[in-house]
Amino acid sequence: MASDDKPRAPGRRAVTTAALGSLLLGGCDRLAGNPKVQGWLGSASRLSLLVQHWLAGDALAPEYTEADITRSFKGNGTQDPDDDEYQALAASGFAEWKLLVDGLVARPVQYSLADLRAMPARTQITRHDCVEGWSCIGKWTGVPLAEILQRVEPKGAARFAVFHCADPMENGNPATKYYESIDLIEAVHPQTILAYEMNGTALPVAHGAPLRLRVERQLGYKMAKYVMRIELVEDFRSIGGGNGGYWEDQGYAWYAGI
Ligand SMILES: Nc1nc2c(c(=O)[nH]1)N[C@H]1C(S)=C(S)[C@@H](COP(=O)(O)O)O[C@H]1N2
Ligand SMILES: [Mo]
Repeated sequence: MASDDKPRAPGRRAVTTAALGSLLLGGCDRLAGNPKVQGWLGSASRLSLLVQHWLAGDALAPEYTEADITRSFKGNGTQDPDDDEYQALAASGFAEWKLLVDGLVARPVQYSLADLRAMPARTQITRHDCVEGWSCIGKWTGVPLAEILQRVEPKGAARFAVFHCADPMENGNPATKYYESIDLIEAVHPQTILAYEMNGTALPVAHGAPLRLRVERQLGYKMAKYVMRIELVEDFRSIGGGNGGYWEDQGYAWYAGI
């Protein structure tokens, strides 16, 4: 594919492969020695798929400086979930909140905010582009989704991560809660993080407290706020309206690349 319509760039390929290797397997002997993880993340076919995917376009979304940060980042969509369970969690500062990670994984887990904060973190200053036509630059700190996937050990059939959110989109009706999904290629991209901080302080409720997804190469609606559960699935046809997200079910594109 990319090799046919793009000039060969062996140097870049070598660097990218090395970067991938260190992202996926480096710095974690426990992982490298884990046959299940090797089977999933370390398999030659998955690795080459990732390399080809990232070579097909710019691997990283642009990152900005502190001076570029938008003073008043716009809030959009839900800014205070109409959900009793969420409001109770928020009232106690999310001390009782836990993220559930389950579905097609060998080790389903629940993580508190403290658990997530204890994991390796990434900070990035990026531009958020909403499909409505506005953009804001913000600084996000959180745990790379790849870190969590390594811990839960996705099964071979897993292809997508589905993010289940706390906020109903229609009159407090729990059947209309926001959800989103990305494929596992996007999920292990280094800039795909679960952010618990925005601009250096705890993520505000308006922007998705206590945890929101950042998928920096796609449009804003992919970046699920108020994430309560991450479910790994083979396909998302049986979830919600079957199109992979709340807005996708209203007709938006599932792949929202910028
Ligand atoms: N749970 C949830 N996530 C969501 C939304 C929402 O309404 N609910 N809106 C999406 C849209 S369209 C955008 S542009 C961004 C807005 O994020 P912000 O409030 O931090 O600007 O969140 C996205 N994620
Ligand atoms: Mo948006």
